[in-house]
Amino acid sequence: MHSFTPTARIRKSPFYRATLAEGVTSFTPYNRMLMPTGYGDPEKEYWRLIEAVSLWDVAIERQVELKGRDAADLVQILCPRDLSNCAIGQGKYIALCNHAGTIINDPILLKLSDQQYWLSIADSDVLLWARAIAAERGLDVQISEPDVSPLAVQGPKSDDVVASVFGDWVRDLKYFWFQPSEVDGIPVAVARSGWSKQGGFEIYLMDGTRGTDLWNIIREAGQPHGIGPGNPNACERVESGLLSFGGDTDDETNPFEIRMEKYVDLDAPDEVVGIQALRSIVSKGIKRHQLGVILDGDVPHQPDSDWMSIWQDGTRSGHMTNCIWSYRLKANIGFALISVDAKPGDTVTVDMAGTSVSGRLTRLPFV
Ligand code: THG
Repeated sequence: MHSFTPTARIRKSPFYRATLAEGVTSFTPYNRMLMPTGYGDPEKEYWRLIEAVSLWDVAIERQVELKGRDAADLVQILCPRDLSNCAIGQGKYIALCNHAGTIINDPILLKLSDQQYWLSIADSDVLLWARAIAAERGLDVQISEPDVSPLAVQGPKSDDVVASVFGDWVRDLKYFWFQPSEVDGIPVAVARSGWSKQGGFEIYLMDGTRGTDLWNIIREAGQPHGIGPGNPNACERVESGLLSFGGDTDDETNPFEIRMEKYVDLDAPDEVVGIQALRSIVSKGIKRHQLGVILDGDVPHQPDSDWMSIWQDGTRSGHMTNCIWSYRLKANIGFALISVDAKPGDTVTVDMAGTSVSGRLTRLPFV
């Protein structure tokens, strides 16, 4: 099984006990919490997500709450996407950038009211960043991490499962929109979102003492639809072209290199952090872009967490930032962060654990 040294610095999810009862076999640290990364049968967990419905503890997607008179100003200062048309109850995918235009997180933004927002963050310290920017700009806003923990229900049967718990109104939720609700006295917000392209919801638990109760309610409702435990799925997300911040990005990556240009408005106000740098990056032209790689051969490679060098005509043109065995494509595939001179259709060789493997570049997504 697993073991770790208990410490207050590694926080546990409200769903931790439920995942232990499900037989979780591995965790990874994320936002100084434990994120489940498997239940012992990766292929079965993959097909459950593609064909039925899968339940994920994603409490590690912490919320950074911005609340108060200047909350709307702060959220726009933190992010180069124009938020003027964001409605209450709407979510949006955004890029947070530093002053150099480097991406430092890719949250989902949720607008709860004109004076209350959540940034549902990937793995980096946004709380510290937001407090520092707010203080430097003299803004009147309280910034905290509330007791809110998302539970993801993903897969083609998730509409039926979530509707049977919360009501048929959830079927009409638009992508990234959310609505407060409750079940058995458990306060939640139900959102149509999640880190897969198989459809689904995220149930934001707003009472950390009720994690096991919420898990069991969804679990029971999903029984007729083949529900089972899972986690953000490495294979499906690569096939679907979803970005993993910190995995597919480094300390020099800007949004234009990783297909996030549609989330940057260059005419955003000058006070937005990083906007001058982003304008300058565009006017000079980017050097790298993100493509897919399909490797030759039909034997799964051992996953490698390090970036792998990509070679073309004897020079290193970029890196493979992930590599997984695709159950649907029956090939090893991954993302390339590579010179803009490299084009879909080009052949490449990739350094993998001391051997050189041939392949070709493609557009994303794969599926
Ligand atoms: N759920 C919640 N918070 C999160 C994540 C999540 N915070 C961190 C991380 N995941 C954010 N990353 C992503 C990346 C991509 C998408 C969602 C979250 C995504 N992208 C679609 C795409 O790229 O095709 C759609 C984007 C769009 O239409 O705007 O869904 O999973 N709560």
